[in-house]
Amino acid sequence: MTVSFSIIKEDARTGARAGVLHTLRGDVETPVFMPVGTQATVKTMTPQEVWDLGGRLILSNTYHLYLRPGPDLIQEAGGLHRFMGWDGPILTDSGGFQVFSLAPLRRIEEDGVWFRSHIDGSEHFFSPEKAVAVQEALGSDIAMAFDQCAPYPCTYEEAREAMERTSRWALRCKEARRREDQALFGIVQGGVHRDLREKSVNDLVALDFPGYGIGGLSVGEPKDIMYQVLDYTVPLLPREKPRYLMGVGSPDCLLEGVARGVDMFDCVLPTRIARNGTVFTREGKLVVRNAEYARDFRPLDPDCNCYACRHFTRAYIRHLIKANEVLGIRLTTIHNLHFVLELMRSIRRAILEGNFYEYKEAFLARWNKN
Ligand code: PRF
Ligand code: ZN
Repeated sequence: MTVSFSIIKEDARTGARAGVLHTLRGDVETPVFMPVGTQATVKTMTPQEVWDLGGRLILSNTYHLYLRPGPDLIQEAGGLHRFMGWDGPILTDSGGFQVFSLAPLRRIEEDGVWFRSHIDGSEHFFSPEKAVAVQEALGSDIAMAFDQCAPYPCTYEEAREAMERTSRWALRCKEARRREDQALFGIVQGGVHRDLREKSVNDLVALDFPGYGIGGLSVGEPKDIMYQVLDYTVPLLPREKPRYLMGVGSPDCLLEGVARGVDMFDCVLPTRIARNGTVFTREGKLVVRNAEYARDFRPLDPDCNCYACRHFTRAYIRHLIKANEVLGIRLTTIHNLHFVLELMRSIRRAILEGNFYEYKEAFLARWNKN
């Protein structure tokens, strides 16, 4: 097996686990947050900076890299790792979500999806086989099955059809695999319906994937609904396999996800909000772009020891962002990535020390204070 998973400790009071994901490009301690490098770059960061912040596994997107610069070019470069200069493990999302959220004018057929490029309007077809072939050309360490993510809200029938198609496509992805050095994870769908989630888990577990994505959440439903879906879905998944909650990355959701047994997360949130001048602090989000910080000579988060917080003030970073200086968004990105990666390290330490529940409650009490 190219990717395997060891559980080091299970929490007594919650579903949390501390583990290690073993890949051919190194071990990754879990629970893990994967910084997102959609276009083969974690925006504004060098790979060395991502590594120094503690990033160990990054996510990239099949949909974007397929459209530009194209899988042939990346293959010619020696694969995605060489192309972007990141030696650590990479997980690629299949495009199953991006096609449905970004591409205009989609047409879904049993065989696959027709869509137009959001870049130049050109027409393309993605199928389970194509999604696997493109991910194999990219050479990621973990590929994701090609799924259909139903929107929220949607009818029960829509959620059922998307889930059942996702199961059929998962089998086709598995049969299309050629590369021995790439792991393929299945993706659970089923919207917010318990019976559909159960059916989805049963279908996918029968295909015996080395890991499972939980898709179709954080698509606009209230957070407590997402937590409920996790409450009944995660325990159905095999204990010894890694579980990946796709597209989730706000600090409170990371804690609630870990508490329900999730091992892996990815999200554009920390890096995206950084670029519009918003940062995480222990007391919640802070819009450092706002006028109230013009003369605030404290660090972004007084409790943070990232490079940005050790050297610069809110007033200075606000000035940089207002003046459109790239250093501003680099500093907020460094801070936000440090914040979530440090949060994951603290979570893991708390699980190992047996006080995860207390850690979570204390973090959330402070996070929700304002
Ligand atoms: N499927 C895939 N990628 C995803 C999702 C999904 O459902 C989500 C949903 N939050 C984020 N990324 N393939
Ligand atoms: Zn900081």
